[in-house]
Amino acid sequence: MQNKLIKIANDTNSFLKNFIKKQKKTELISAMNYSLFPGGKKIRSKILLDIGSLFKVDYSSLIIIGAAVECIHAYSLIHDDLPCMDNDRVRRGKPSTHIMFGESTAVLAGNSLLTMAFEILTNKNLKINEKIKVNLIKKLSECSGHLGIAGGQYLDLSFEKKKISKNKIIDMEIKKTGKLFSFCCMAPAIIKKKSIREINFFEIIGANIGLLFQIADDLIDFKGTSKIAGKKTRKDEKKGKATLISLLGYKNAIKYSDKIRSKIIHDLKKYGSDSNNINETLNYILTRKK
Ligand code: GRG
Repeated sequence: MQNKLIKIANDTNSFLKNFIKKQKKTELISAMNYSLFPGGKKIRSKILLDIGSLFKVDYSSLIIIGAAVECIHAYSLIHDDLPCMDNDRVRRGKPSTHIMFGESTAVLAGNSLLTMAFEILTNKNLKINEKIKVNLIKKLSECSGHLGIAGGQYLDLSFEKKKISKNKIIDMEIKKTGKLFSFCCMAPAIIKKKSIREINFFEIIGANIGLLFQIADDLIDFKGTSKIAGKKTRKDEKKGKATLISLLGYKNAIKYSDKIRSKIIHDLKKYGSDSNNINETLNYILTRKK
């Protein structure tokens, strides 16, 4: 698994480096590069490839789409770390972008990465027809805005220090974290012009993967070490964050995540042995330390 992630990271980063190299130089590029490279685990790209393997979508198209997703992800992390959001000084084992470049530059570098994601989806090297590209752009926009990541982040901040129900926490986590995974799961089905019903099926698979991913992330905050995680841990309790761990407790949160994993594996069994790829990724997500 680790070797697969390294290959995905190398291929994604070389696409992004080339893409940025071809653009006119600006003062924001240093901060954009700082938050993109070497970057994180590329787990969203791995999920995209895993689901892509069910539909035999070609690797190079998926790497380009994954690069767009990684730009939005990097943007969300830059903004998440800002003092007006979660106020974190360390990310991916190095100072957060606003610590290195200042707040205003971090905001603008984040915004530039968001818009660059959509520019990447219009790239001529992405060999899929224009109508499908427009559908991908539509879905990725929906997943990123107030119905998705941004809306989920709003809920996350507004839930601090309040008693929040399980359903509301799940709704917030599916938006904040799950929507980008939903996009990764829907994209291959959109490319292969599958029915709305099948696309919706993959949206739900992505939401469940996002939930699983967020629970694992919260477990790292609860039990992990800052050195390995590459970011400050034990923050959720201090900030009074509404998480499934704070509501259900550590052991029950693990039981709940195992239940979600079994459901995803069960739901994807009908796609045959290619679904083993995603099972491997789910195991990785649940046992990761960073
Ligand atoms: C992106 C539209 C948009 C708005 C920004 C700040 C914000 C609004 C959203 C925050 C979303 C957020 C930070 C969700 C948490 C998701 C999460 C657990 C991130 C960590 O992901 P990893 O572990 O990171 O995949 P690496 O470093 O490996 O890439």
